[in-house]
Amino acid sequence: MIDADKWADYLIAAVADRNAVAPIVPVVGELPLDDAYAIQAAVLDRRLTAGDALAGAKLGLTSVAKQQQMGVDEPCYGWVYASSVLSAGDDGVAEVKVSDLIHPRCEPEFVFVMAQDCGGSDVTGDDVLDASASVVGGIEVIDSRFEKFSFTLADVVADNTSAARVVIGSDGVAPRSTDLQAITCEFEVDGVITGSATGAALLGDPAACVAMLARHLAKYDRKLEAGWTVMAGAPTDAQPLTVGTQATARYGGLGAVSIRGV
Ligand code: OOG
Ligand code: MG
Repeated sequence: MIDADKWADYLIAAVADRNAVAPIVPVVGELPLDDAYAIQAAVLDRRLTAGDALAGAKLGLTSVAKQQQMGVDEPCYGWVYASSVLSAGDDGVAEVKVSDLIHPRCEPEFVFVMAQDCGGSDVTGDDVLDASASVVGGIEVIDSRFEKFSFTLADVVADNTSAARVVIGSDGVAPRSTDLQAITCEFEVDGVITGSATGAALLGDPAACVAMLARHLAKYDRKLEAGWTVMAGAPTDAQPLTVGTQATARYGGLGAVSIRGV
């Protein structure tokens, strides 16, 4: 069994020092996914002990665009910390302090806000829609703790799927009021459209992705909880976020969300 506490300290130090570290797999030789999730859980424990709270959960690598960008062809699951949730300023743009991060990237996200708990090993996309209050557009800032933003599936799992910051929009819709597979998403960074996709980019159906996450949590006797913010994954690839970068994700029917690197 892996020394999960030791590797949790290793990753937490990388965040604190704003310094990328070597991936874990080449050091330990082999990291079964169960061990990788144990490291992720040890990081969560430490964060909660230090006073953070859980605001939700997330999926990563649910689109072909992201899987190709990162060279990893399977989805992964992680946690959304309360401390990572940013709000928009008076001008409607959320500021992301780049110097707090290592080598951040930003990406659009389809986000589910849960109205009710949703759990079990047989959760379906329909169950997710029933349990959701709304679907909103968002932007996630990811920041791999690993050098060169390069990792295997097990590494990125241990590293809480590179989660760093998230901003969600204010114009959500009731989950059944629209066809989530058809919702369009356009990502614009410094005036350039870097990607466009629809909800179907997320393994065919964003709600089915969230159901996979709920089934994953059931293995650990956990569930999606009422009030949680749940990211289904980025439908386009991620873009570098530096000081001065302005990124906007525009969603058909869900409005727009903007961030600025400061
Ligand atoms: C892993 C995180 C992926 C997404 O939406 O696909 C993710 C990474 O790309 O570093 O959050
Ligand atoms: Mg993401």
